[in-house]
Amino acid sequence: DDEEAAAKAAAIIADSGAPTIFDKIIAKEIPSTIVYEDDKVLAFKDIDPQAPVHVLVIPKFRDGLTQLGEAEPRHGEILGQLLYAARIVAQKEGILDGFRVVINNGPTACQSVYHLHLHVLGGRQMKWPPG
Ligand code: D5M
Repeated sequence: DDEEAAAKAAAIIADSGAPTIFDKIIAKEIPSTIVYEDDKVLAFKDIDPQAPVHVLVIPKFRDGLTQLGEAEPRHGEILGQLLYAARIVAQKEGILDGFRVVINNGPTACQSVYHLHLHVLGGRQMKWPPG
């Protein structure tokens, strides 16, 4: 269907190493609501929230990390920093007692932006299994 075709097209473009919309957010060329920032990591509110709290946590330097499946040993440190930043976001947003961290990897998992990002979701009762 259309959604599947769009997801596959996004993945093909990602393989080319093309910049994504997140590069413009990092460069502050397009606005975002920043929740947390340091020299390596940026966290900002998702434009299409799936829960009362929905924040994206991204590396400022993609360094080949279009998706988790592309991770290599050199990415270990930034992967840890992203996960710890998710915890900081959860605390800042007041959801430390109940939150979910999601990474969509590839078209089959509905990844749409090919710059690694963690979704931090909370502020409501989450369900399991996710869809
Ligand atoms: O998640 C990609 C996410 O990125 C999706 O939840 C929407 C979000 N998004 C896309 N553009 C923007 C802007 N401009 N600001 C904030 N959030 C944005 P995925 O896991 O790839 O499907």
